[in-house]
Amino acid sequence: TRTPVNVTVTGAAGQIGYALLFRIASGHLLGSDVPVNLRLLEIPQGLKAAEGTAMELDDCAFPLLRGIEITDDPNVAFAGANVALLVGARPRTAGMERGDLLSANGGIFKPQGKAINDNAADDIKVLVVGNPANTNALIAQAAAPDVPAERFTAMTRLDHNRALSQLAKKTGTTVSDIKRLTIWGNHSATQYPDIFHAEVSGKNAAEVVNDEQWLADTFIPTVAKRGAAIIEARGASSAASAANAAIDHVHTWVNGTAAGDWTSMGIVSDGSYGVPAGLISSFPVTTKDGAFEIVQGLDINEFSRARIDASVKELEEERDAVRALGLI
Ligand code: NAX
Repeated sequence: TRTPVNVTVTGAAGQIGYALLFRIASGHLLGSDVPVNLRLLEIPQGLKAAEGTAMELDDCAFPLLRGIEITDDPNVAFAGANVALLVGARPRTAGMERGDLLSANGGIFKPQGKAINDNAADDIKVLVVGNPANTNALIAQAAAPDVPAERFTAMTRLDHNRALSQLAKKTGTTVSDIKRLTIWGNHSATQYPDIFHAEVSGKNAAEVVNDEQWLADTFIPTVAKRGAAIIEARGASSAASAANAAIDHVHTWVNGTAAGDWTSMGIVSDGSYGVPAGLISSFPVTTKDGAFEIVQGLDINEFSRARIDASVKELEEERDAVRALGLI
């Protein structure tokens, strides 16, 4: 029998947490043969609700769930953690400036990064979901100098999945007919979903679509503004789809991408495709044996270049702002 994997989830009492924990405990995160210990980190006001969720987890009698620990202390939550899903964050409230948002989140992600640095297992893999995800990941990564930088990732898989679904609808295919789609840049309205290298049933997606106006005026804004459209329709932000994307992100990271395909992950740039080294930006990546590589050698046309550059510029501005605040 395998040793249980320690999975830490922050913001466990929130709506994404509620959609996420049951799927982790039932084996969707790591595999149907991998037992897990859950560590739930909440702020003091969230502890009681987290306990309620833990009661429900118990009541599912999941064979793979070996233990649940609930705490408001990051050092306890990340002790021996193999996988950390950083979901809890400070949302933007009315009238809040970007600087206020970044500094409030710095107050969360800097100490969590340090607690990961000091307590997590050597093979720790971190996924930041809480927004602004890329820059929160950068803050946590900078606070964890003893952890390899590539272990800190930010979630753009929900954007990737949204793009798959929109492209399948447009081309009258199913998501499993589509490969090699890419989300570039920031998980924000500037993100760039790129279909120029994607394939639909083996044919180039941009050629199949053959409609640059649809791309520019419908596809890209629909994907980039999907979060707002969900809030408008549901009266609450994406939760089950966000949890699903977090599961997909970690599952792919651990278990590998399919031959001939890739995925999108926010990762520390090595300077590829003109993205300044050190920024946490979304790239096309392949994964194997728990490691990932940026897909190299893609030809970036003018249409794509302008959009990638705009999103990367936003990431640089966020980085400069958190640097000025002393958060990195
Ligand atoms: P909720 O407000 O429902 O839950 C957040 C939870 O985090 C709360 O229970 C809160 O008590 C807890 N929390 C706050 N500070 C904490 C801290 N320092 N340590 C531990 N827990 C803490 O939000 P929810 O809808 O679950 O969304 C969570 C985050 O995901 C938000 O930042 C949201 O913007 C972000 N999202 C990111 C997405 C992505 O694609 N990267 C998509 C979905 C989602 O919008």
